[in-house]
Amino acid sequence: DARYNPPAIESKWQAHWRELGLDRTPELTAESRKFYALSMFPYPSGSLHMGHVRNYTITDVIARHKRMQGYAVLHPMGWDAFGLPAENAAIDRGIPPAKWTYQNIAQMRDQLQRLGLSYDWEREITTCAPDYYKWTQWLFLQFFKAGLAYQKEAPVNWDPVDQTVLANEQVDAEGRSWRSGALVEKRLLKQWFLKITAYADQLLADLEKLSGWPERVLTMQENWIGQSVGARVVFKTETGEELPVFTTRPDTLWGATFMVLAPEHPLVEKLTTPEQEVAVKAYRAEAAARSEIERSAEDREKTGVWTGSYAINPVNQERIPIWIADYVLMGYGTGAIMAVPAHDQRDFEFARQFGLPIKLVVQPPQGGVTSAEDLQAAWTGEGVLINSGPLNGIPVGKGPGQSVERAIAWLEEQGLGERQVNYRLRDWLISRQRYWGCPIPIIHCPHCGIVPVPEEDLPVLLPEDVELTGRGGSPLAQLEDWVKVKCPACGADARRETDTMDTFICSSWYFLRFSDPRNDREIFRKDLVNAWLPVDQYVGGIEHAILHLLYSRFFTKVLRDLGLLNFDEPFSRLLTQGMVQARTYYNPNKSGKDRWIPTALVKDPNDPRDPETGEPLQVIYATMSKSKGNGVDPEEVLANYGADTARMFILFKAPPEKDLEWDDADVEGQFRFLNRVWRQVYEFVVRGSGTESLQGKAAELLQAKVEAGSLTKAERDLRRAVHTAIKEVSEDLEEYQFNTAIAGLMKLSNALAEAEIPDSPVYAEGIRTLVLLLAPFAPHMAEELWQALGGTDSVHRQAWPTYDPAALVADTVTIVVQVNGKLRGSFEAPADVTPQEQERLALQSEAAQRYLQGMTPKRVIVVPKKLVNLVV
Ligand code: ANZ
Repeated sequence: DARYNPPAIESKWQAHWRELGLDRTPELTAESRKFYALSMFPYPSGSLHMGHVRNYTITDVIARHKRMQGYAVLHPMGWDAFGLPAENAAIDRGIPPAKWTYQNIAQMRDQLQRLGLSYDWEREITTCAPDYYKWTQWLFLQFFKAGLAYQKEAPVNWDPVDQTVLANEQVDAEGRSWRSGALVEKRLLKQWFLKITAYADQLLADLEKLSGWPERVLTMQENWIGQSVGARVVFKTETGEELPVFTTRPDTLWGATFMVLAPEHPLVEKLTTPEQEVAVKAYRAEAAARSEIERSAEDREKTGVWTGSYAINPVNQERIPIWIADYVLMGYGTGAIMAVPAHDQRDFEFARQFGLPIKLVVQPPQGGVTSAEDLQAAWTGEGVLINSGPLNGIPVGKGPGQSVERAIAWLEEQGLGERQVNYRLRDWLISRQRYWGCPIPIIHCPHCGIVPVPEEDLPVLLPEDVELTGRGGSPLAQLEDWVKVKCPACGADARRETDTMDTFICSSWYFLRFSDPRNDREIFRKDLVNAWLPVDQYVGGIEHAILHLLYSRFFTKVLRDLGLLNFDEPFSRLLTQGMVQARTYYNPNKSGKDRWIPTALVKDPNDPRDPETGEPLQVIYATMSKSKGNGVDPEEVLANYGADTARMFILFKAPPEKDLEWDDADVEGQFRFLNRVWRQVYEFVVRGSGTESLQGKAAELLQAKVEAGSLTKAERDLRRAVHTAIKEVSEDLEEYQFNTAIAGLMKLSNALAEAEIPDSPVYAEGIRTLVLLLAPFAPHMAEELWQALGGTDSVHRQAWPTYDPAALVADTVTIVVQVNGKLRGSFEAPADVTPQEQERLALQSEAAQRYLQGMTPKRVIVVPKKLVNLVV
């Protein structure tokens, strides 16, 4: 067909490629260079949104380019299929979670296929399928046996009306249940944890190996792990109780003028004197009602109560009062601090609030501060230690020989404390009192206690015939038949664990399983996982910068230590793609969710008005979302323009890490560009033969060898454009600069259009090259055109073109002529012109003749191969 008809060619080639097995992962051999390209797998919500399309297009271009470069490419896709939405749908609409999930998967798989994404579907993974979660359970057992999974009490959200535990997402901003509207309470439950803290040091240290990750993500992980180096110092109360503290500033010990305990600290009752009892009790009750985030907010007014007791500062034997205050948290360090108000801002505010003494122990380098009275705020900067006994005069800092290190050494020498490294990272709470998740393979026996399910009994199947009401406890706990089992150790009546796992566990190892996804005897073959991993390029959203990526790194390290694989880090390179934004309308006079006016309701985009009130609307660009009604449905773009245009637009509009603003005119622009390439190729094909089949002239030209030595100037110019395009597009692809790569394709198309040598083999080389370079970006059109050019195999099995450096050398250069610094003209000079020759040619040039009018310039400035400035 001579007309570009995307729906027809796209479905034709998709079917053909499936038959060919084009995207099947090759077996690795000793000679293979492997490339593992992975997009973060989606939650099967029902349909793709534009963020998905962008993510998968980026990875697909990379995968296709690598295949053409001769790499053995693994490019798989799967489904992160457990989770709350399926359960909510079941409660709301009565569809079983499994059914809902598998329907959504079928729909989304179809969409992915219609986008021309080159996945190896034979490796598809679904985390809610028993052949996958069997191995998730197996992994849990390995963690358990290694002492890395344990149970302890932790608070959950409890809905007192529905009598059930709620996920955090089911509690609204006011702390009410999504269903019953009841005020949610905190309850303590025994729950499962994974000991990620045991790997905190490695997770931090190995960030250094991730040079292919965005700096921003590395920083976020570093902050999340939150390493603090300091000391543990033991204070004693006057009554002889030990009160250890963790401090990052042991060098300020002489400035500690009081202590503060978390209100929950176990010694509070013992330390409270009878006179203070009422006040302490009241304060503890108040603190219990506040969230951790609220308690650690920096701008909050400090509150607290004195216990009535004193401690002894171990370095100078001073008697200092012991307070309780909610800015000290029980979950960090020891739950007790030494307060140094002169040098810690929170302590400073607390001391001012309650009239406690402030003692300067760091002398700031300049500016009139000589005692604590001069301080407007805590001094946390540099200086030298003063009023600090043996440490006086030491410069303040964390480096070697500076105050913190010297203080730690001194404390260790005196036996008063020791170096301690603390992490903000907490162990990972993985228990969910939910139904649609991977069952935890544990049995509780009244005699044997916690008993792991024997490996040969895996998987512990999730019963599918359940009725979900959202009321009355965990759904699995209500299935008596399922819960009741015999203890595998002693045979007594026992009960299954009814918690399921956090779905982040399912996604912490799926990238490993892709290396051997159909293995039913082991989690994966060790040689396969070691050959394919690490993932060479991982692509996904910045919202996973911390949890998913940290958990995946943690799992990789544990599996390495279990001897299941032999690498330290799962993802060599990470690309976090930007958001897809769209024009978004809002009514400034409305508030909350009502503020956003769905684009579909705006009649005239040039004069947007509220459809209810007629008020004029404001326009901004915002990330596409359901709540703002500003989304563009990928289906619509597929129907109107086809997958190739959608892909080209997304890649051209912005570099992959940057946000992208949806723009219909630009989509149209890409469609026009593809149409033009289409015509260019077909005009070349039909010329000569007059038919669409490739006979006669075009075939001859494509066969003809380009003799570089005997080309005309026009041919040399076009050939330079062709090889420059190869060079630039290739380099841009290596750096994932897809937008400039597509600009390179456009330049090549223009050069072909402008070259008036359609009968030259150079022109044929240009046409052929254009189609090859287009293949990763617009795979269907490139295939169609490739076949029109007489290709016998798929374009996607062709070698990526390489450029001839000799073809890049310019014949001539353009030299600019200035007179007194003003641009007056230009001329062409041979590309190897010498400066002397350049000056001579400049003086002879038309511009010089006209503007100098016979005068001899006083000075001539030559910028070789660029410019000549004549000063008169
Ligand atoms: C004395 C001191 C003097 C401190 C000074 C700081 C500056 P990061 O960096 O976050 O690890 N702290 C210790 N445990 C705490 C808890 N459970 N709740 C609230 N604060 C706690 O912070 C460590 C510092 O935070 C510790 O060092 C301690 O205050 C405080 F000029 O000790 B510092």
